[in-house]
Amino acid sequence: MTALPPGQFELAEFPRFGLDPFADKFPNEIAHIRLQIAGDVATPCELGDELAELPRVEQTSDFHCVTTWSRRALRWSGYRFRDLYEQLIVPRAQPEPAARFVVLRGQDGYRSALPLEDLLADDVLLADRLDGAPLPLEHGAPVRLVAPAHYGYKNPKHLSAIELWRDERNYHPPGRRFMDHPRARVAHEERGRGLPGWLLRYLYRPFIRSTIRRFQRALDAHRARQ
Ligand SMILES: Nc1nc2c(c(=O)[nH]1)N[C@H]1C(S)=C(S)[C@@H](COP(=O)(O)O)O[C@H]1N2
Ligand SMILES: [Mo]
Repeated sequence: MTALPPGQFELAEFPRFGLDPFADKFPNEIAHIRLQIAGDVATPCELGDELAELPRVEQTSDFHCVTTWSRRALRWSGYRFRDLYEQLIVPRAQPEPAARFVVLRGQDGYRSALPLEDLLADDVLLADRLDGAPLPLEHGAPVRLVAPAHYGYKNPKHLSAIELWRDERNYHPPGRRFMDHPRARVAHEERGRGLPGWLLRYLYRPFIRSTIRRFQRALDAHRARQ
């Protein structure tokens, strides 16, 4: 087994996790994938069933949250972002060639952004299955981004929109600015901006347990309402 990246430790469970304001936000639609393709594109459009035309990819990868917890060997199944981009987004939406700043939005209002180059990597998936079963609500149903080289916060769940922009003008990170590194590569410990990664380890770690409890309580309450 490969070593964990700098500053990470392995958690015994795979929790529902995120930024506090999203604990009690849930998607409306978990049965069908609907992705709005927008931004600096000639033809904004919606993609859904078309994804099934793409080759299905199985991938085992580790998952690293910026707060320092990790899960190893998660078995994802889905579609490569690169295949989606080349086979569906480019021909249908016709993005401007300079539109290489990508904003990804979730049904719960969550969002993150990455350079297109990072999303075109081999191991970036839109996953709709996890460990042999449909992706559960807590991990991002109906579809989430899986970008294992980037911290969890660049892996939006309940994906609902992909926007290609020429610049960052239309993007406002969901948390504080220092928490949003433009690339957030795990191997380089790019946890945030302006502050060194090793320092953020100590700022984030004390909040892991309370965040897990908060997200679990909200999930239990949501299930009780269904
Ligand atoms: N839609 C959405 N995606 C999200 C989040 C969120 O709150 N909402 N949290 C992010 C963070 S910070 C992490 S660590 C991972 C957690 O994924 P998990 O809940 O499957 O463990 O989701 C990321 N993607
Ligand atoms: Mo995270």
